Amino acid sequence: MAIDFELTQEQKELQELARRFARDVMAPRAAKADKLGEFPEDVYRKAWELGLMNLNVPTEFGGSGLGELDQCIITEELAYACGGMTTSISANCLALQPINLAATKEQKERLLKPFCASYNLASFALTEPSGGSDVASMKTTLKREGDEYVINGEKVFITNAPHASIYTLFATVDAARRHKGVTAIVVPRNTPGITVGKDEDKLGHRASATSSITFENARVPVANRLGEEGDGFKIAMNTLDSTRTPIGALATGIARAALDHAAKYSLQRSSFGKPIGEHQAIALKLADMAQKVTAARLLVWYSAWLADQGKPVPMESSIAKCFASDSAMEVANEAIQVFGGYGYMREYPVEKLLRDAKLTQIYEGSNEIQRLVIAKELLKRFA
Ligand code: COS
Repeated sequence: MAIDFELTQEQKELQELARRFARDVMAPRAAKADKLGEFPEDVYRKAWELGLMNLNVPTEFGGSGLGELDQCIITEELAYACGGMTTSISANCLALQPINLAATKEQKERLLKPFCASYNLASFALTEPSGGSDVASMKTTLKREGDEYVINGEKVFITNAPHASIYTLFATVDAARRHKGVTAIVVPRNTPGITVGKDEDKLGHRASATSSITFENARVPVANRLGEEGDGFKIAMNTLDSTRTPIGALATGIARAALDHAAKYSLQRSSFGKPIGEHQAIALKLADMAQKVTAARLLVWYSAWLADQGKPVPMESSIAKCFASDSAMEVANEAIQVFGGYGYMREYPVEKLLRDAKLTQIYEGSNEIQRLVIAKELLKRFA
């Protein structure tokens, strides 16, 4: 089939829906939520009502049943208005993907259906205080006692943790087995023995909530385990393979916002007798920024297009995430430069974009990890 960049009618409608929601509901709240570190739950509730939340859950279990490319189109539009709100809206896709991938039909009926039937948040609980990159070395334990697991340990930097009703937890049944001990289980938030830490005061994504979760002898039914004991590492990796591409889309949305702000400002602001956009020093910056935004989107769409055909995309999703997030940092940084001193002021919109872009280089696997994954996949072809 020939390559075709034309979106389907349905994709254009999804894009328009997300764009209108971003412009009318998210954007007017973004600066204040960022300044105060507010969690605008009414915005998230509205996103759920419009079907912009559980995008990757099949419709038979109450989700929007969308493919990877559809998710990326929506995510870029949302992030154009606010990266932090988009993180909180998208976190359900990350937390529910292990269930999509590894749950039995009975588990999906029991765990996904009631969850998706009303506004609910879920969190993906993987990272621990001693590290987020070396997943196989996790210390949180799952000890089987009859038909229950007893959980002890701590997870950190967990998006939406204070507001979520379920956690998709990764813990180990035997730390000595490294990645072969990692096991995934769905934990209801109201389980006794769970304590959620303070809402972290972050550099960016301040409209999103981030906390630690401590488990002290928390008991969860074995029936909530996803797959078998020891399947958790691969479930986590497969999940991240499919959610890193949308993070690339999120970063592209931030970068596109930075480019648009800079381009508009360059026509309004004059120096040396003409708009600064007509000076080559600024025009060349804008041209470089436009290249990065366009290339980021194409890498994201390519990875999503492959994934929608059922192809494994560990390398392509890492390329998309890594390139788009590095580009978002560079483009936001240049946008501040175009604005000059005004760009450094909170009153103007571009410094927030730099702060929001930064996290996209860190979460869902740091860009150093993405480069290791890319190199490993590349070298496999020549081994
Ligand atoms: N898909 C399927 N299987 C995968 C996989 C993938 N993407 N990546 C690794 N595996 C498999 C390997 O094939 C290997 O399988 P076997 O047991 O059959 O040999 C196993 O998993 C272990 O792989 P590996 O030896 O590569 O594991 P490492 O401990 O070296 O870790 C990285 C690999 C660093 C890539 C992994 O730990 C990682 O992605 N870390 C970042 C995690 C992250 O994104 N954290 C952010 C938290 S979410 S905000």
